[in-house]
Amino acid sequence: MVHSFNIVSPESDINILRRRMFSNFNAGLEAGQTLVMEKYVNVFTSRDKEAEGLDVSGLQALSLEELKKDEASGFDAIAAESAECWQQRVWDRAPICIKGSDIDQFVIRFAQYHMQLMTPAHDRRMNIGAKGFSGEGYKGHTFWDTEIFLLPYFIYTMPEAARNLMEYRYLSLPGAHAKAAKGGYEGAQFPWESAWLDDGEVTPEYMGTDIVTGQLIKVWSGFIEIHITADVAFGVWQYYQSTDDQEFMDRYGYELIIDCAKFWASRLEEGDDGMLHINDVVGPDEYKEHVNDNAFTNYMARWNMNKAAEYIEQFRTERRSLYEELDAKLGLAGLLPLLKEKAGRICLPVPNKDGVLPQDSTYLTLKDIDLTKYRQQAHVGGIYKDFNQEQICKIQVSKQADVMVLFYLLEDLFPHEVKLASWDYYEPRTLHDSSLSLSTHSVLACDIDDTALGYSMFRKACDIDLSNDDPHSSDTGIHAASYGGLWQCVVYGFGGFRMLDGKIRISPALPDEWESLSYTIMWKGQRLRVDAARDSVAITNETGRDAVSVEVWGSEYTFEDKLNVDM
Ligand code: IFM
Repeated sequence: MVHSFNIVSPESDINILRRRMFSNFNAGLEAGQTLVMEKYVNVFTSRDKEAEGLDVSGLQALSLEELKKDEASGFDAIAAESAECWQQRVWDRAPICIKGSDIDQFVIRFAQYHMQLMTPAHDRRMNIGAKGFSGEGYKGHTFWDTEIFLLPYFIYTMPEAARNLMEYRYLSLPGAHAKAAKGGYEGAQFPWESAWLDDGEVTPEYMGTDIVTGQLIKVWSGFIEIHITADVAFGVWQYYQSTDDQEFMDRYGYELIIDCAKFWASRLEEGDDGMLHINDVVGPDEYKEHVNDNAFTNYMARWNMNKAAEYIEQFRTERRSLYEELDAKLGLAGLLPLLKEKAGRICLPVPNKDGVLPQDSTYLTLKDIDLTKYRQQAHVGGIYKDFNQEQICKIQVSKQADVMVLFYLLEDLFPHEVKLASWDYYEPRTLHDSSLSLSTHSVLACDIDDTALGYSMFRKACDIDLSNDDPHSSDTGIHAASYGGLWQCVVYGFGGFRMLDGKIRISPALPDEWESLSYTIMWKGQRLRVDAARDSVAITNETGRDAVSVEVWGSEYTFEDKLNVDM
């Protein structure tokens, strides 16, 4: 770090306190005189690619050399270079224009800004931390937040960054194998929280104090929140469907999907009812621990096993050398019949007589209490002031979206009425105590044709880090996944974009507050620009290489350069 001044360098002294280091400057100024201080800082670590092989003194020399260059360039030149870089890399590459609401335009840019900053697109040995680069909460660890909330933004705007995020998972396979083996399972079981490649599971075992027992609270997610394994496989598949990146699939993707499926096949438990169960898990709703047959987990696990089986069958007949290579690593010959048999017998919760999809085998039987107080709370997690985790597990209360996430990831499996009935049942019981919840609800509200409700949920999601109501909400860092969630509200929700089984749909539904919305989508190497108005949409193929097929408001179209559709 170096400071430069427009006056003769003031006297200074350096102070070092616990985890803090700072300088004090003393300068005497004449009345009306302006003091300008420029501060140049850089950080190098031995893990940086440009610092490979350097020892501490080498790092210091590199840092000093860069600081001298920066100081010589000066603030204005560096700021201009940075602005130019943002323009090219982000604002021109992934433009989003919301007309009618300056605040929503600002919010989506704020989200894009953080997503860009927090993503180590240059280095596949790293992934996105749950607090981005803004704070020390969650110690920089990576969760399912990447695949389900953030990855879509990168797949559809900067696919090369998305690929790096997926390669990180491939490089962390040894930790996933170790985790599976530790539990007595096969294949790859991804850690709930991941950090450096060979760290394996890094979820803390205990956190906070139980208000009833006074004991430390055990964090069960690191042991039994296992849906992340299917989420990783889903992310890989989504990337492939949207990019056609065959080279990635051949080198990493197929192996990831099949290795994850292998875990599920070994994790299923034989029940007395002839079905296979996934017992003792935490689903996305972390207010329910040790549940059996969490719908999200089971449906996603079956999706993963079926996808792996489909690929293995295809390779067996059409791609012999790939088949043999993967067979040597993963034992495909024995795995294929196992996957098919087990996927066919997995227990999948079905909607009850009211059309509500049970979140797990017991949720709908738990005690109902009046949640008004907690739904109106100013800070998240208020319920912990009155109940401990064990008690919360016995109440029909959800921390965050659970079956709602399933409804839009595997949307064609569930009829409209089931989504509607489940929304009416679960949303009033959901406290949105996780920042991943509101955006999912916003997208789902659009899916059940209630754009106004979707917009009100979106506005609340915008407030997670930007509202003045809770000045401490970001004390340990911003909520990274919620920014991917905001992008999904805009593009998936109001923008009506969705990719299902390799096909795209663009059926916008703008909220009353907006006049128009424009965004771009990278689709199989071509950039599509979507200009949506209230009752019409124009889709332009800006790359103009291949014809594009798309569903708009229920009709199928194929076009080359531009498609205009009126509602
Ligand atoms: O991954 C999330 C989880 O779903 C809820 N608690 C916070 C985690 C990190 O964002």
